[in-house]
Amino acid sequence: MLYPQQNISRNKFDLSGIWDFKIDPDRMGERNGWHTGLDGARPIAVPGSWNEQYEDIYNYLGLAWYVKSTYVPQYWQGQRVFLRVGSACYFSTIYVNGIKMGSHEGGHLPFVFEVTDHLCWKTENTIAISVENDLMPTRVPSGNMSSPLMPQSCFPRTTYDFFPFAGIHRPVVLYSVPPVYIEDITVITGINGLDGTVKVRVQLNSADTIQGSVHIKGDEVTFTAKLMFKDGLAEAHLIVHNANFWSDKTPYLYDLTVQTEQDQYTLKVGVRTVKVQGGQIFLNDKPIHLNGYGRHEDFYASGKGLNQPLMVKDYQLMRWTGANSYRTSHYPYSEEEMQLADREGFLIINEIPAVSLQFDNDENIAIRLRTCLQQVDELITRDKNHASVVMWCIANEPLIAQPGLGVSVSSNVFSVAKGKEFLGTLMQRVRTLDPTRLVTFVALMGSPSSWVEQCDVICMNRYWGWYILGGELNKALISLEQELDSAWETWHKPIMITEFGADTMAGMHGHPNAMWTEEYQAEFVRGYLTVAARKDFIAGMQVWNFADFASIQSIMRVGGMNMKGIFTRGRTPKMAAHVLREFWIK
Ligand code: GCB
Repeated sequence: MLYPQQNISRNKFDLSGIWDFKIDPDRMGERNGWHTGLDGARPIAVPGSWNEQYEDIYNYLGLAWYVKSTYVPQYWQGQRVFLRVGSACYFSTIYVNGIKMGSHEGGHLPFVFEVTDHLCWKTENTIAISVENDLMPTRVPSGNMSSPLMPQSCFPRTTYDFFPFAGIHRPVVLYSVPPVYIEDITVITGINGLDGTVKVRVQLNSADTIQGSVHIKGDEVTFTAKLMFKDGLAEAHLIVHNANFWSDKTPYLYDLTVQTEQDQYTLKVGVRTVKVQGGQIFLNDKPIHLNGYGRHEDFYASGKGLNQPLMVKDYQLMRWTGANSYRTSHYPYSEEEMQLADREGFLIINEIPAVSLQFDNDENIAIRLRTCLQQVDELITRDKNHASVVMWCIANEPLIAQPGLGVSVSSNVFSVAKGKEFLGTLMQRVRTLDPTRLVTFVALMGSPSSWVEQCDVICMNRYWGWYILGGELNKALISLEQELDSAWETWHKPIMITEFGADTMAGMHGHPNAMWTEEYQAEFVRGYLTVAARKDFIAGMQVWNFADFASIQSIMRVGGMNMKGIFTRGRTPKMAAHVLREFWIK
């Protein structure tokens, strides 16, 4: 799952651009040979959601086909060639020259198929990818089922508050590697006084007994160690003397290169540690506050498609407000985002797409758990070497069946017990795969203690002054403060408010302020940050949301938009942005 790279032993060819595209509402494509070419196709940009590229398919979520033809350079012959999709939402199947390579479920993580034996070297190759994003109760996240959080009549029928954009969202890349190649690298860093410790584990695709080396290069120094492969595995321990440690203020990155007889791979590595103690999070043994945002991958025309100019601009705007962190709400973001976060010094809470999980019946729960475990595995494999990632988040607002809302006490007891087991299983998996980082889930108000107590950091989303006590900010802030104090008394763990915010129509004003005005949002943000500043156990505050974003249509979402952005969807600051600057620019 290493990110494809071009170097002296590897080749990479990015197939981003305009592809042929056709929707297939009757699912006749494969029978009619669409995997070998499309009649009557229209052009579409990859990466990009299809929804905002054509108005008539804005709400279309069924099956659709993408086709592109390409030569593969003859000098790649003798190497192994793979086709890699950065992400496609939600279920995709890949065909090369009419032959099915395989399928992948899950909308936000990369997948790869080897295509070496199916390539033509003298003619063009036809690559076809079918993608569908049907909303289903058994998928993660789920759709087409009711949710206590969403209005019954919301459209499309998600269980979550963002638009279910569909399509190929990240680059499609052909890449080649030598016959004996580096399959995986795991880097674990530590601190010993002024020195950094770097443990490197390298896995080859073959069990050959070969030798290799690993080099860590900083500005003026290089540290080297030997690798002796046995059964395809080798480990090295390096000491980086007088290390430059990675942090949000000094995001220093070393080049770590693994070299084998045939192959080479370079990673950017930040030397740093993260832990919790008492009510605080520590980065490199110093307490750190995570100030920032919950965000979405979302923009005009590109939808959830990778949009690199936007990415750069968003990092600049986050920094302008003094933010040093964000959560990848509510799904893994692109690999390019993670690389930029390493480089720019952002602290990331990295989340799988388990938003609004429900614990309804054994059959559905088992299917969703399988999918979530797969997503945990794929995400950690993909992002384990990023210095920016400090915490894994295995769910956002899992729901209990609440007695009184037409739900029996027994189904409430059932969902609490099942939720505990489900979340516990995911956290256990994370801790096994990566004992070096923190793990959490983001809790809705009223989440059972048996769920929350399993987290390293208590993360809560709170809307006192919006969904509860709307318009009554003074009362809301009193409730907030009481709740925070009692949460600290209960858990004695660091607490983060991972969401707090108010919908705001940019340009709407009021005096005295009222809900939806810019003044109300500004006072709301000021109130929350003032309360938080009084509490030593608050380890971070992340505003919901960085920018207005596309959601479903409902009586709660004007124009189908969630307007809680500190910036508009077009990235104009609202008044509250200046309040954040007051608090965060020190
Ligand atoms: C939440 C959800 C988020 C919503 C937000 C809201 O608690 O986690 O997905 O968008 O509330 O604005 O209602």
